[in-house]
Amino acid sequence: MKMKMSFRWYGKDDPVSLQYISQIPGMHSVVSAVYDVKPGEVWSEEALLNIKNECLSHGLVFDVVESIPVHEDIKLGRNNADRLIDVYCENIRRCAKYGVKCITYNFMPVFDWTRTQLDKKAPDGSTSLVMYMDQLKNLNPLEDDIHLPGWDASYTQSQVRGLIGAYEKLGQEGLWENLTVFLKRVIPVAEECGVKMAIHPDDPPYQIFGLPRIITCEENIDRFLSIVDSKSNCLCLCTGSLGCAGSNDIVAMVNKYSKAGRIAFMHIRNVKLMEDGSFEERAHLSMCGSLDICEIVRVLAMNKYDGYVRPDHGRMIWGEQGRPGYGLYDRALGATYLNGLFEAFEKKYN
Ligand SMILES: [Mn+2]
Repeated sequence: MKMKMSFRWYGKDDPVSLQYISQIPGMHSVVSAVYDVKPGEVWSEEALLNIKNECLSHGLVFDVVESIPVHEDIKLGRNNADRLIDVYCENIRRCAKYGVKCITYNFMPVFDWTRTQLDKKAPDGSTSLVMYMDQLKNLNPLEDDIHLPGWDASYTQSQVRGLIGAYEKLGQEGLWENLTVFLKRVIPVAEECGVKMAIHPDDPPYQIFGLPRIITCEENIDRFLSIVDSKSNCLCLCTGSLGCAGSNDIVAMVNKYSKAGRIAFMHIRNVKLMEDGSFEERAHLSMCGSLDICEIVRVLAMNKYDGYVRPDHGRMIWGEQGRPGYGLYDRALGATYLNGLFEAFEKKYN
């Protein structure tokens, strides 16, 4: 197939082994990272070589990184941002040296993603991640000692408050400026090494707790892509993240950006969007949520998409225990469903 199916693997501690991943039909690539190094530090070549070799020993290719985190001081444009961007560039070079073709990252302040519950039980007994607005409105990280899933647990509450204050002062335009500085340094390095940088949209794609968020909608993504007009400056188009805002037309966005050759990586998952903006993560099938996954895959195939695809978060089913969103079974079902759609539509548009 043209597109390359992939699966996220959290390394040796991941309860989902590489052997299990290799047993999913049609699996091509492993999406991983050196997870035990803090943002702003260089990844060891030995660690990268180990991941590469372990994947190869299971017939899989380690060619997608998710992610190299961007240090908060880069996003805030603080004094040591310049040095930290040097480190970031060095990590791109090292990843490329060990065969990586696509690097995912995000430019979200403080929190990578936000949900109010990780194990919401559906009537069929499966559990999934959800965000309920009535739960969210009772949370205030400036006043309460709260820890939500997806938040870096290494921050103390007062550090979180300090960061939120700093970002409030920076504002959206300040964040755009710092993203521009970052891209102008990083993209030429990626071009040199044959790597595509793939920014992950903000999850969910709107402001939370007053923090600026900018990778949220078509208008802003157009602005992002025009900052450095390069085939190395790409999107990791996450259907579930952008799809949490009802105003985003996901099929139209996938069509537009895949036609322009600016999608390097597709995260495909379905969400059920509620009237008040709440959402539940659902099984991948179109019929299970608010997104037309079939149509999303159809436009990708029509535009001869040859980048990476992974089934994004899955539910917990069949009694599986593990990292919420990252169990084996439902993601494997998702991969199989997506492979079926791609096979059908790639043949049709061949
Ligand atoms: Mn995603």
